[in-house]
Amino acid sequence: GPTTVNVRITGLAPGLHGFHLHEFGDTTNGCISTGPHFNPNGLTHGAPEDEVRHAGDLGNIVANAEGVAETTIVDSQIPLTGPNAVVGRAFVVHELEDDLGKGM
Ligand SMILES: [Cu+2]
Ligand SMILES: [Zn+2]
Repeated sequence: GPTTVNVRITGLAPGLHGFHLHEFGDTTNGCISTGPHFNPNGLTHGAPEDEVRHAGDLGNIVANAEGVAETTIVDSQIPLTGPNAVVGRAFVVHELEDDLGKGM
C-alpha cells in the first residue's frame, strides 16, 4: 500500500520548498551526493499527483512564518519494500519552490 511520510522540518525560510526523495542516501557532500530525483521508471519531472513524474517527486512543502513545515504525505510511488524500495535513500528539502515540471 501507499507510504505515509510524517514531515516536520524547522529552520526553513517561510514559503514553499521543493521536497523530494533523491536516489542516494549519501549526504556527505550535501544534496549533490544524493544524486538526482529517485526515478526508477525513467520518466520526466512532475507533480506528486501526475502520472508522469519521478517517483521521488513529492512536490512542495510550506514553511510558516516561524520557518516550520509540518505535513503528512501519503504516496504510492515510494514503497518501503520491493524493487523500487526507497529505504536508504535521501529526502532533500530545497531552498526554492519546485515548479512541478510546469516551468516558472
Ligand atoms: Cu530534489
Ligand atoms: Zn523530479
